[in-house]
Amino acid sequence: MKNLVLLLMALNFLSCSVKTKTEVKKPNILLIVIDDQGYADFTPFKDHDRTVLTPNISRLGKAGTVFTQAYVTAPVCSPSRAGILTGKNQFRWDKPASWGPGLPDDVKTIPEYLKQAGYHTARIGKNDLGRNFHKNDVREYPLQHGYDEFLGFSAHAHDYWLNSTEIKERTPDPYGTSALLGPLMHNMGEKSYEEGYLTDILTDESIDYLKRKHDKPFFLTLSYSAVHHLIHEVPKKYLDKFGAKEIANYNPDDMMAYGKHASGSYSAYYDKYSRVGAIKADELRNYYLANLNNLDDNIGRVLDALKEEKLAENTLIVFISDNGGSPLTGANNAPLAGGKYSLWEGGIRVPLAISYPGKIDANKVVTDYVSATDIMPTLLEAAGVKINDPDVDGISLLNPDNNRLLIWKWQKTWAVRQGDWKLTNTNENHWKSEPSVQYIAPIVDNTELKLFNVNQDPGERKDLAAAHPEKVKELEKAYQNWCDANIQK
Ligand SMILES: [Ca+2]
Repeated sequence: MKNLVLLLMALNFLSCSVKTKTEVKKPNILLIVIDDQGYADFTPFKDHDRTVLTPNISRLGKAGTVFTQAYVTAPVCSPSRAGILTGKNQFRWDKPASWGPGLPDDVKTIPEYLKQAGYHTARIGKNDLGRNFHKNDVREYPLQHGYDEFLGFSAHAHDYWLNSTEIKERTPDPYGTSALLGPLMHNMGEKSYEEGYLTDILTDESIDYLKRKHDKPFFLTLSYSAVHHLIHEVPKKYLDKFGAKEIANYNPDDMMAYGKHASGSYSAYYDKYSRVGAIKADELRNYYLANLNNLDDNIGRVLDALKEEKLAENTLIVFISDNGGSPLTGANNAPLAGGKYSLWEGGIRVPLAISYPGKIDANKVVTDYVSATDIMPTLLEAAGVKINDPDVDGISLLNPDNNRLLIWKWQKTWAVRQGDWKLTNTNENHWKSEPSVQYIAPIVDNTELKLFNVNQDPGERKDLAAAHPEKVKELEKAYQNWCDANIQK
């Protein structure tokens, strides 16, 4: 009798644990991070720039919820991507709020959480934490922070066309700038592509990944470098569509092509085309539109592959740009002022969409303000993973809080938002050349404290600091208190 009771208890326990397993069906997760897209260039927004052609990004937006006031944690690639990856303001550990926050051992990442929860994890594309580029035995390398697989590059950018070992060997400075050329890093080795266009390659590799039959749910971070410099490097078919002239690729044998001191260096080529001049301010946008249209076709191919593989219904997709449109690529951030490199809204307010069929509302627009740090809690909640870390800055995207405190620290500048109000000392501090014609200059260029009602005045045209000194004081104190409590000494 006693044995029977024990047997029944054991069976009951077994059925409970089986039930628990099937109750929460973990979704597959696809996190698409793109680079430097303009706020107005996100077609799911009602008032988007009509010159943009991105039907697939529109399709992605329609399938889910889009956010009109989504903020990243920094106005440039590496620190912003660190914020997305960890759900934290990266200046918690990177006190100078620099270009290169890196990734400390004790800061846990999305793939680390998901891997522990039984996911297969892969990263394809740009891996950019601003430090320890081109190395695979460092914490910043995807295989060292939770990804099972990686194919891509670890730097700010990669040449779109030159992805082979052969070109790397012929280039005097393949790693001479913040961008690089040559083979892609692949797990603990390299993979050389004799031909092909980077955005297409990253998509092909992602589709291959999706087609592999997985016995676990997957987490794929597809991290494109489009539409970052070098914006002019686009397949001819797309250039023709937007009336942009083809520009010769970098050629290491052309010793004098990129300036008299250049000696055929890739740095000189990169520098020449990552400022306004070689391409005129009013012609840049055609290249940008072509580059973005190619990216969109590629995103369409990924969405189609999910459908064909019958994965679409159980895949949660997040789409985000890592910072605002660059003043130097022809991106349009309207109605926001400023852009990449500054804490004006144009630098930190970005396109964001999330979809999950049947679970997250389709065709919905959320106007509450949210943060890129919210991506981690949202994904982990969907995967049934609990976070026990009080330092995580994010909350669920599905439950925004319109009175939360958001903090930015970027080099010597900072900003704080609470409710409708934003206080900042930001200024235009990072110029390589004149901006493209799409750029909307901020109202002032100084380091004084400026106060805006960004809900009513997203373009930050009316400084209300003099009219509301008590609000200035309150927000300045809130910023100081947050820093005192949270930034590592
Ligand atoms: Ca970027």
